[in-house]
Amino acid sequence: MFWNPDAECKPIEDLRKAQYRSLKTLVMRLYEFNDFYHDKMKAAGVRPDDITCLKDISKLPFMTKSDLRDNYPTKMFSIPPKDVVRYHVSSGTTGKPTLVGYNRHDLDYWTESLARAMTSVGITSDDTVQVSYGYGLFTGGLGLHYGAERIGASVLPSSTGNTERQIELMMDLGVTVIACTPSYLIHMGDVAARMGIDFRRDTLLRKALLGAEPWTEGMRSQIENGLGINAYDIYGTSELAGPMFTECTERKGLHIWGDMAYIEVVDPETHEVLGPGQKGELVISMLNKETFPLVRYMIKDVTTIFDEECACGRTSPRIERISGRTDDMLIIRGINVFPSQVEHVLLKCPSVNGHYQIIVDRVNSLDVMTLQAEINPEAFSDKMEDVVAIKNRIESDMRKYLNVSVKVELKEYGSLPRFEGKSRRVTDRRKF
Ligand code: DLL
Repeated sequence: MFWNPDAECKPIEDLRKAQYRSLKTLVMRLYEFNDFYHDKMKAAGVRPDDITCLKDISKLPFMTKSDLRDNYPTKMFSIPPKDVVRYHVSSGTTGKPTLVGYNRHDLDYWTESLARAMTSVGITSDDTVQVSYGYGLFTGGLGLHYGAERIGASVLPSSTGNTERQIELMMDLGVTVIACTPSYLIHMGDVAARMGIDFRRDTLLRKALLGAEPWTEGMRSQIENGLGINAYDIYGTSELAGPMFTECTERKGLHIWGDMAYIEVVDPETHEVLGPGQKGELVISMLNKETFPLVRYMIKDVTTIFDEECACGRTSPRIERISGRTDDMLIIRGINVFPSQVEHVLLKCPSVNGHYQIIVDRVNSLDVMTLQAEINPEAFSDKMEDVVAIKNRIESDMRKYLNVSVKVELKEYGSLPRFEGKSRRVTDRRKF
């Protein structure tokens, strides 16, 4: 199913031509009218005339989060303040927040991207969509809300928190789709079980749009098998607009709408542009945003571009699901480890669930990584040796797949933190 077949299935050559036209117009506009971009291009010795084909994008300088912070709040905006109709703010973990502005045109495109995303996973006007992402400064709630309304679905704007009430409303209103973080949906499943509610028996839920944090195929299986639904990945960042891109029902990577964004993947250290299939840091240029344009923005998310076309018929480029952020990568005794790799290995073990915490310490100058994981109630046995066997198996899997030693502590079911929004699973107590 397509929301906008002309845009989504445009022949690849036509799409590239359209991307070039949009890029050229954007660069000319920014050089003329935006001080930040003008100075940045000038410093890099590049003028709009130098952009003569799509590949010439590589002549343009990269942008980073610090550019956004240094120009806080609105110095990078490209329209008069009176034309801004919405702001969102990303809190971030360090430094100043990032402020994103939208005019009507920007909101319209963002909503269109979500209408396409929802349609591509089979959500229709017959669905009732519960939006359990936070509403407010975070982009998740309002973004999904407008997308669901655009396709004509009924929307339950429940935001985060008050989980028991959310579950009751889900049953009362016959909710068929939920949009939230994967960690919140796992938490919801736990709370429902405590209330004696079985998602399969007592609700009409059939799909989930999960994102805003990294999650793995292992987590997807746990959620799908536990709740009896299909779970799809949704991706975006506040700087781009918010959530925008999803998998289609083929589930072979995230479709990045080509008329809206041009993507590259670069080596995080050398910034060399990498080819399809090579893993690196995602760089996005937003081709038709008016208020807060982005050219070659280094997002820090790690992924790779797929080369072959998707069987669904969409021609937009696809990326592999995000495995983490370059700034989330842990270096344990010289070995690079992404938290999502730990999750991937952990969830191979059927006796644990999706609740875990990673703690890194430095003991006698050596890095020590501890993984706390909850053991499922049914895996608890009176025999201590069974629990020890589970722990040994996870430790040996971690050594085998990640090449690092991980100390595993198995915890009682329900004892580790739950999250309503984005999860916080890593505590790095090393002092650098
Ligand atoms: O998290 C926007 C969003 C809302 C996406 C709802 C999906 C659903 P920020 O708060 O700016 O925006 O955080 C963006 O979150 O750079 C990634 O590191 C991470 N992230 C978002 N979606 C995914 C995903 C929203 N599906 C940052 N998989 C991004 C992995 C994700 N990481």
